[in-house]
Amino acid sequence: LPTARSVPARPTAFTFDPGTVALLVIDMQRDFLLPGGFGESLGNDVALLQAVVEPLAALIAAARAADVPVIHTREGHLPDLSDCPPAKLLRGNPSQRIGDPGRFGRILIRGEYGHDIVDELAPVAGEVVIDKPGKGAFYATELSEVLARDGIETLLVTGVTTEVCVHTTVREANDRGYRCLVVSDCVGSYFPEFQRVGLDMIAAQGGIFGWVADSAAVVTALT
Ligand code: TIU
Repeated sequence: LPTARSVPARPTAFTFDPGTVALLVIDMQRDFLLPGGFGESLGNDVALLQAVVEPLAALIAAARAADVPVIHTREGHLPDLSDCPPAKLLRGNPSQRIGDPGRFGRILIRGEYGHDIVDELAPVAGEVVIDKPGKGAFYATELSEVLARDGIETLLVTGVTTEVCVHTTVREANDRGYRCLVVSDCVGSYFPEFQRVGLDMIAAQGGIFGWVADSAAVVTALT
């Protein structure tokens, strides 16, 4: 039987059972990380997010080696935009909106090159990829059913961006009874101050949304 693992974390040590934990990799898509995609269309400098790729690749490798399920998500919409609320569609730079042509195909549209996950973090055969129309990974997706099927109770949360899709997903997970450890160097924001305060908000008030640790500590616990 797998034994419980402990990770030094904020606000307290985080314990998990390797048999009931999954690694959640949120929206590591070209549209957020590369110039010409959705992130840049909203006025962001995409360079800061690149720093997440290397530590996250190492964490994904450790999870695979430990037989911990890796679940990927992608934010995006159907080609006819029928799953995109007008309030979301009409936001941002009017010359480059969801569904418009970008450098990597139609921005944030399923099936387009820019919508897919960056090469370094590509899912391998058997890994679940959740396509989501919103910021949270639970809203209008099959994630709850996947986690229940696999007996997952605890989530190691990574991806982009810290204060948007990571936060929304961690908040959704909390209300559904999951324990979340957010991996500090494997989440990224276009805004350094949002990265810092976003992580502080998770761990404050005794861990109001969860725990925060760096990837070196998590890799050690998985190994
Ligand atoms: N804009 C921004 O920071 N994020 C998003 O729109 N989506 C995700 O965070 N995935």
